[in-house]
Amino acid sequence: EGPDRHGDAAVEEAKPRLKRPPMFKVMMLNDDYTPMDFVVEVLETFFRMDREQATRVMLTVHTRGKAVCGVYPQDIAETKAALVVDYAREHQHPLMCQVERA
Ligand code: NFA
Repeated sequence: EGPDRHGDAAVEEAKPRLKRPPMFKVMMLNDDYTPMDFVVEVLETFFRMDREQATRVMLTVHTRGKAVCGVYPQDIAETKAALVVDYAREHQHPLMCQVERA
């Protein structure tokens, strides 16, 4: 406690505020052209899924149109989505990801 504190006689301390960051989903979208095995490789590489998980998520995207690949703080979600799309473009595939508030 020093002389230049805010407030009155009462002792005030800042509360420890350890707010968890807002979370964002990386969604993968279906298309008609990207090969299934390429999508599985992407899910394994960028989202650290094993072959079984990656295959399940790929088939969910294929049949339902989109699925969640992972949930992260916003900067990580945006970076992962961009890395996946860049990697797909390098291989001439139209695979798309988008980021949504979780
Ligand atoms: N629909 C694609 C195909 O039939 C596979 C795919 C799955 C593409 C998931 C994008 C995402 N080759």
